[in-house]
Amino acid sequence: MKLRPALALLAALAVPVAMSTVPAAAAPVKTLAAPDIPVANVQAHLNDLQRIATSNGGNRAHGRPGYLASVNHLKSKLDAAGYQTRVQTFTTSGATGYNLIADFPGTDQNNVIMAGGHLDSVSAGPGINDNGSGSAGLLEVALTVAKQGVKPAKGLRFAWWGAEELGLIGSTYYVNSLTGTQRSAIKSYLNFDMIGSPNPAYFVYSASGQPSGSAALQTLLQQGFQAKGVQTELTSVGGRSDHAAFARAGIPVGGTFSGAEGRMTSAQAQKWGGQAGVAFDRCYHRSCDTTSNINATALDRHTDVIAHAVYSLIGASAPSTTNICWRCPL
Ligand code: DPN
Ligand code: CA
Ligand code: ZN
Repeated sequence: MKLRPALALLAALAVPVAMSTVPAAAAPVKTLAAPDIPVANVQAHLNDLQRIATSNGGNRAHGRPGYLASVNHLKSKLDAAGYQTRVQTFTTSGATGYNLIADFPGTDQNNVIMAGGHLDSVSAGPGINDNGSGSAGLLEVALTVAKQGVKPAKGLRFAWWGAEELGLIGSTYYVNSLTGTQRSAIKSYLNFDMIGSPNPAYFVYSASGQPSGSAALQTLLQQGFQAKGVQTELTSVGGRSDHAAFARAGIPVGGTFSGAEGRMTSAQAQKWGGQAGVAFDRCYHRSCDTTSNINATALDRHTDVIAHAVYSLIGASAPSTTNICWRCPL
């Protein structure tokens, strides 16, 4: 039917008047800022990993029962939160290794943001800072996204890698297992390996220090710390963690790091309030890498920055609450 312009205008006006009790169908999409993650929730995951190590011979290393128990523990939490999880197996050093992959359901699989870290420890100890810390921070961010019912514009995939300590085996296996299409669907990979060091640094992976390091991801992570009033330094972690395989495949990578065996300089101690001349993590790869080997402030800040980066990269928006239900039961 063809209406004269004046009538068409009237008709258009009439609709909202007639349905005035019905909220607008297409409410503007509100972007959702990352919440402040309570560090106690992250520490609770570390206590779980410590308990798993203690009851499995003191470690969570590749090929040992504490590793698979760690995978199963995280998987059950992610499954309960509604993630689509998958355990990818591989074989190295005569034992089966496992990567745990968790996709947030209902998201764009052609446009995926990934965040990950290694879940295995060395055999010398329980690996609570290396890398229970990154694993627990990632888990809590994943659970928070699900709990909030976030609507991401992009795909969101978390990964916990096996056999990192034997030479980045799990993450390399995963990247090699992808088809070309699957590989190019991954738009960013963020890596978190050691984020609760006892004499902590606030390092952001340098975009220039690695192949395909992403300036955009570096800036995003720097901004996350800046928003919390925390000064950062750039670091070149090169091929020392699981971002390496992604970078080599041409995927933009970034990450944060609170330091390992390196010693804090006096300039860094002034900036961050730590102990000059002392290692960032004195218990790196040792049996004393327990829940006592964690600086809660560092764990908290780095985890909040994971959330900041993830929420921003996926284009998080708030769950719709007002635009569907117009005859809701009271
Ligand atoms: N991934 C740990 C390792 O290679 O032992 C520690 C580490 C993480 C070192 C990040 C450098 C950068
Ligand atoms: Ca927090
Ligand atoms: Zn390590």
